[in-house]
Amino acid sequence: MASPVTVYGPPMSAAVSRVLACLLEKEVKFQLININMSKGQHKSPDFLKMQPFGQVPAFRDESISLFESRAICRYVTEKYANQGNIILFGTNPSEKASIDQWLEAESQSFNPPTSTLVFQLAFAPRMKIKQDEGAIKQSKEKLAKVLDVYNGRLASSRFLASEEFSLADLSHLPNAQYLVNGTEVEELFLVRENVRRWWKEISSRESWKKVIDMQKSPLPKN
Ligand SMILES: N[C@@H](CCC(=O)N[C@@H](CS)C(=O)NCC(=O)O)C(=O)O
Repeated sequence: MASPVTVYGPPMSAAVSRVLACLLEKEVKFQLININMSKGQHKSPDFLKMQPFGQVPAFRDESISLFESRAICRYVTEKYANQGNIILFGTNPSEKASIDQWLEAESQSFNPPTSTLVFQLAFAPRMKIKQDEGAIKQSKEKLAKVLDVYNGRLASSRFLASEEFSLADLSHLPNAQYLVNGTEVEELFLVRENVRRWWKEISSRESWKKVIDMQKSPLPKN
């Protein structure tokens, strides 16, 4: 029997939760090793051997060690192609190309403003860090333009890449979750009819609900 893969990092991290959602969709057994970021464990020499930029997540499967959440997800869908959600990363070159295109849109267009907004609106207040109003305004403007494009695309397609839920949709869940639940940016998603319908559908996936449960569970002390 295959031994479980290992994910290193707290489930509250957006990048870690992306990998967890992918593993759950693919029904890949995993163990989660918490990395206590407030103690700086992600900058320790041992952790840097797996993730040289000192960020979470790091990932191990048999002899391979990987970092970068989207690369880990692509690996998981290819290595475990025949289990769980077998169409998560498509089944032929055209499906994969369309998924990759929207996965890149997430990483290059959606992630920059949303990761700034997640930090400024969700984390800075908890960490008692002064919010940067200029960065918030600029990121909201950038995000509105990205969501206009998404709203147009989703007018003619149920999901971003096709009529099927894919890794491209999944990759948006972590940042959108922080913003739609409890920040003023929720409005940007909900006023756009097709984005609102898409968000409702992708955030209702069983895999994502399990990730949210993991985020609420107390972490092992280390
Ligand atoms: N592009 C990376 C981003 C990883 C990332 O930014 N991780 C954050 C937590 S969500 C982190 O480790 N921040 C701590 C730091 O940068 O020192 C990925 O997708 O894996």
